[in-house]
Amino acid sequence: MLTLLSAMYLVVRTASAQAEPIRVLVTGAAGQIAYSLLYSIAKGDVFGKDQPIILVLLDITPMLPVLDGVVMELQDCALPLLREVIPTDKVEVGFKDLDAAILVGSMPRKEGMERKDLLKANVAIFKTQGEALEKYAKKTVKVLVVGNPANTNCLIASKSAPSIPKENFSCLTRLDHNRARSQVAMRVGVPSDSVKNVTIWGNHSSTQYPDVHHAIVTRNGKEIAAFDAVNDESWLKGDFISTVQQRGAAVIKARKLSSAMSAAKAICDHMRDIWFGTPDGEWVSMGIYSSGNSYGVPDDLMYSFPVKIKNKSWKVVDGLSINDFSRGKMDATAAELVEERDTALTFLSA
Ligand code: NAX
Repeated sequence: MLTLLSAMYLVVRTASAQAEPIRVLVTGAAGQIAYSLLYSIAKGDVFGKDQPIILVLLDITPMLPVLDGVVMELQDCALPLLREVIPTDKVEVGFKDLDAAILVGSMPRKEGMERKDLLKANVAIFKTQGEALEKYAKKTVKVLVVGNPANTNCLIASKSAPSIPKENFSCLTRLDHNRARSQVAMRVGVPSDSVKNVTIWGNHSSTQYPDVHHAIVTRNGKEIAAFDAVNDESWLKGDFISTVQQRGAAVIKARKLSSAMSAAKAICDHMRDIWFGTPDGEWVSMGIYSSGNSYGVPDDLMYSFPVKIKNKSWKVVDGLSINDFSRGKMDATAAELVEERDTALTFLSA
C-alpha cells in the first residue's frame, strides 16, 4: 500500500515538475491593487497549485524603480511556482506569448479633469494594449480588464485585437458581485458562501444593478430565496442597491485610497473561475461581449451578465425572469454604456 502511495506521489510530483510555465501579465504592476494581487497569483491561488508561472509586470517608465522593489519582494517570497519575474515598460516585452493578461493600469482621474478627457486618455492606453495583444500574445489569451472605465476599456482593447475571439475578453464586476453577496449574507447572518447567484448587470459604475431576485440563501441546511430570507423588500430595492453601487466611493472616503485588497481578491476569483470553471449550480457576474444576448441588452457592449464557466468558456445564464423594476435598472446602465462606447469610438477612429 505504502509503495503504491509513494508511486502515486512520484507521478504527481513528476507531472507538476514537467508542467510548462504559463505567462501571466499584470499591468499597473507598481500600483496598489497589484501589490495585493501579485502574491496570490505567484503562490498558485489563481492558476493552480501545480502551475509554474512567469509573471510579467508592466508599468509606465517613471514607475520602473518602484517596480524593481516589487520584483525584489516577489523574489524574497521564495515561491516555488514563480519561475521568472519580468518587469518592463515596453508592450512588445509585456504582451509576448501571453496565456493571461490582467490589465489593471489605467489613467486615473486627476483634479479638474473632464470625464471625456479621462475616457480619451484611456482609449489611447487600451487601443495600444489591444494592438499589442493582437501582435504579440497567444490567440488563446484570456484578458481581464480592471482599469476604469473597465467595461469600455475592455471593449476598446477587444476591438483593437480583432484576431483574438471577443469571448476571451472580460472586465471585472466580481468585486461588485462579492459586495452584493456579502451585504445579503451580513443582513441574514450567514457566511458569505451561503449566498449564491446574485447578479450584477451592466456597467462597473454607480449605474450598475445588483440583483438578488434569483439569489439563494442557505440557512440551517435549507435553500431559500434571498427575498424570503432577507424579508425586507424595501431594503433590497433601496439601501442594498445603493450600498453596493456606492461602495467604492465609501471605501475611498474612509481609507483615502480606493479598494485594493478586495479588488485583488475579486480579480483572483474571476480569473480562477475562468481557468477552472464555476461550481455546479452557481453563477458569477462578469462584463462580457453583449452581442447576441437574450436579455434585450444592446449589442456591441461589454455588459455584466450572470455567467457559468466550463472549459475556459463562459455562457450567459439565460431564461431568468426580469420584472419591470429590474428592466428599468438594466436599461439605465445599458444606456450609460452605449453613451460611453459611442464617445470612446469617436476617439478610437480619430
Ligand atoms: P494605482 O494608481 O495604485 O495604480 C495604477 C498603476 O497603473 C500605476 O502604477 C500607474 O503607473 C499604472 N499605469 C498607468 N498607466 C499605465 C499604462 N499605460 N500601462 C501600464 N501601467 C500603467 O491604482 P489602483 O488602485 O491599483 O487601481 C487601478 C485601476 O483599477 C484604476 O483604474 C481603478 O479605478 C480600477 N479599479 C477597478 C475596479 C473594478 O472593479 N473594475 C475595482 C478597483 C479599482 O477601483
